[in-house]
Amino acid sequence: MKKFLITTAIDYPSGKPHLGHAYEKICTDVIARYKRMAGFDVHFSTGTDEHGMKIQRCAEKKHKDPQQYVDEMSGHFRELCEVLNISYDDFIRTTDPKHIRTAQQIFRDIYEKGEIYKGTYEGLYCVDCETYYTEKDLKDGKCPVHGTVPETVSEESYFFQMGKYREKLLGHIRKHKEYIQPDAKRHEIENRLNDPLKDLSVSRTSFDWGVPVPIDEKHVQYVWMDALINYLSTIGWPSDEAKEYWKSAVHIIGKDIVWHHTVIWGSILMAAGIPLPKTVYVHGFVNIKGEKMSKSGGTVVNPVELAVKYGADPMRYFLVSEIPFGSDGDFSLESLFTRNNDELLNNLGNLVNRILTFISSKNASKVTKPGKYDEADRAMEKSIKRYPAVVAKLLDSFNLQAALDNVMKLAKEGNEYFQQKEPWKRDYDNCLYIGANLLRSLAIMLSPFIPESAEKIWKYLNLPGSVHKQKWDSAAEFGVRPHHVIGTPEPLFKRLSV
Ligand code: ME8
Repeated sequence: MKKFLITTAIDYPSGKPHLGHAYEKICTDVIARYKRMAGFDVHFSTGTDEHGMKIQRCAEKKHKDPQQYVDEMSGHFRELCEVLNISYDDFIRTTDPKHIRTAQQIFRDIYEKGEIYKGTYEGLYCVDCETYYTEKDLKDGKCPVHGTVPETVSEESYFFQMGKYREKLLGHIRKHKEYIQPDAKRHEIENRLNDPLKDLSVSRTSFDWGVPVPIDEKHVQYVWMDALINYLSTIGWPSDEAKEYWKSAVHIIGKDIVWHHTVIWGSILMAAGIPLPKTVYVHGFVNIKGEKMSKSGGTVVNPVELAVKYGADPMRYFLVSEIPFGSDGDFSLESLFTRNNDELLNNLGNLVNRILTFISSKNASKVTKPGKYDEADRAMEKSIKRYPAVVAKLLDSFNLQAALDNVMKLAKEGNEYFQQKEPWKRDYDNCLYIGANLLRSLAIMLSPFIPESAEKIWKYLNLPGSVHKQKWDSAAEFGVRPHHVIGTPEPLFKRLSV
């Protein structure tokens, strides 16, 4: 079976998860679930980035040992995955021994190739992004991401000769358009690479909460030189299996860490003699009323509480349908409720309910045997056969929003078909047979997006096994046979309001 690796960024557990973390995990989960149904052996990893100065300081503030602190905080991120039905295969923590081994191994390999030298780092550092800055990078003397004044650092450090990879990176980026997606992000990085590229400080001595540098235990590895390597440790690099997964690697990340994932990670991999990931796909930010979420502004939404209160599926549905993947978007409870009520409840829920209750009440829960098709029947059948390939193509190109929109279009066509056929007035055999198969097809195509509801539709249809185990292409088939007895339908969605 062809292997496929997909990863989210690993989150800083310096606070509880926010909606941006939820968004990234949901979008990545949609792709992972789809790829499994498309026949790939998927490894989907997510996790927490637990070392570095920021974490050490947070732990100190709480009077906790850093390990105890990250053990506790990492649990909140795992919980987020559980409540949102994120189907990860590995939750990787950078304090895992398997990760520490790989992180040290890569450092040592690069060192032994002569790519790392000792020097002194003098300059600016933003602890919140765990990133080195030059004066030129700053906005009014402040970190461009956090708006805080960076610290001035001067310490002995090991340096990785990143500077010499500038042209090689540019060459790779230009040749492999799929390496950085969407295109606008690729252009941004290409532009930045027109300036000279500096070597990268890859170790610190002023604190000790990190992976010890294998060749000099006075130093700990720079947190990005540790964190990025999680993508290799999660697959058990350098096993043969890991190399197979790596060929198809896709990193899903937010727009603030594109440089780290394409230039820093790309050059580390080049130095280590490891191929670059196939794609780094960059999503936008979830904002609140057009503004960045902020603790001080009181706009940080707790996604665990939301999912528990309103359900994982409405949240998943909302975030994927509302925000074009690759652009910024806005979250508000009102728009979550509107999408839930208008689209999930009134379109999809209504369709499922109409077809299934009709089969239960008018035909003793048995799917009818179709007769001769009329034009409306033929059109509906054609759509059921056509949509799975359309949606697959959109998912393959990371167009999650349009993919979901198309599935919902099919549901809408289904409602119109039912309305047009008026089965309560006349012969309903074709309508119920096609309707049951339409629901089957929708359940399969919805399964990556709203897994709980898709499984319910599958159960109400009384089909064997789990919808998540179905092959994607089988959504184009008519798998519900005449005389098949359906289960007992229940309402799929609740109306949401304040
Ligand atoms: O950057 N909307 O961790 P992190 C959408 N540990 N996505 C957002 C967001 C928002 N408002 N805010 C953050 C780190 N993100 C590093 C990653 S990977 C080797 C190390 C995204 O907890 C952000 O872009 O700050 C990133 O992809 C992820 O959430 C984790 O952010």
